[in-house]
Amino acid sequence: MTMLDLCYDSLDGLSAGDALGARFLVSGHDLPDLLDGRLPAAPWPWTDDTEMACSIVDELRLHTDIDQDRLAARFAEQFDPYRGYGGGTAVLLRQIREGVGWREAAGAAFGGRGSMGNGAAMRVAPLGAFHAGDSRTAALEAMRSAEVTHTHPDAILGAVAVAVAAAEAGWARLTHHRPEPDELLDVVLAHLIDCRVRSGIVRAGRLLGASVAEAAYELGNGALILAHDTVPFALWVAATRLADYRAAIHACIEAGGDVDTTSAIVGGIVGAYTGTGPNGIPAAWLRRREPLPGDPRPFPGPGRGSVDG
Ligand code: 8NA
Ligand code: MG
Ligand code: MG
Ligand code: MG
Repeated sequence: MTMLDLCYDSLDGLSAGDALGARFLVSGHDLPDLLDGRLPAAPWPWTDDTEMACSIVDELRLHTDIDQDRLAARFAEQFDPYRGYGGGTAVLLRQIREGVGWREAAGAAFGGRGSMGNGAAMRVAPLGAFHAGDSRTAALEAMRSAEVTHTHPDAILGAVAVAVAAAEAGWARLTHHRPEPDELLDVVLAHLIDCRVRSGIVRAGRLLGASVAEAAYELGNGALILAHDTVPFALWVAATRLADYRAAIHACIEAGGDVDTTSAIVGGIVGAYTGTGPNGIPAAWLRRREPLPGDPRPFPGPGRGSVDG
């Protein structure tokens, strides 16, 4: 198992979560259908969350690190306006395509305050998994990857939080030692300065025995599509359901709100831990998820997707 394998397991978890989560936003499907074993009809197209995550993973595969100029160029080149991008990010990627520098464009967004959307966090889990066991590098690289589009501290630190959680999840996989939910959140908090995302994660740590509905009510379910409204709940789900990919995504669907994005974040972290093994990313979900562009792996390959459907 290489770091790139962990990274791709995280990307599978992220993209399957994104694609399934998006089905719940557009179809009449509901959680009871899923619990009864009825999946939405294939194919499940992925959205902006996966498109941007694929750009990050391509950079890691080709260069191993984040160069902001290169990443900005790749985001802009891969931008498909029909994938459901946030309004600010869509404008920004068009500007970059037209030759505006990413630093200038991202800094000028939202009256100069910068985007505090959840878009930097939604795409970053595979980067964290790539740096499994090195949460400091995961945090620094996550900051770099975020700044290309999001300059508000909540958005940047939301990405740091997700990347550190994924780095821990990957490390737990490699060492066969699963952290307790509070341990995972504490490692994440150690990398964050004070901000709304941080205080949300502190509150998440006090809700570890709560129901999904209660946690979503207290922390937010992403309905505002802002980092501080999305990341604390996503980390609560990932920390409490790290060993069960399907249960983790079910929790995101039950909570409602920005379901494609909470499922992408959670799926990216939990997928780094479970992979496609037992209680991992189901094979039936990966078969329905729209194929990933430029995926260098044989698909559907042996061992891809847990056998329990
Ligand atoms: P973004 O940078 O446009 O931020 C998302 C939204 O947050 C903005 O459009 C604003 O409404 C608001 N916002 C961000 N920063 C500020 C600010 N400083 N002041 C006031 N309002 C602000 O895009 P992003 O890449 O962060 O967004 C990611 C989300 O958009 C994900 O949920 C993703 O799935 C996508 N999304 C798409 C749809 C859709 O169907 N088109 C719906 C929801 C979300
Ligand atoms: Mg999306
Ligand atoms: Mg322990
Ligand atoms: Mg979304």
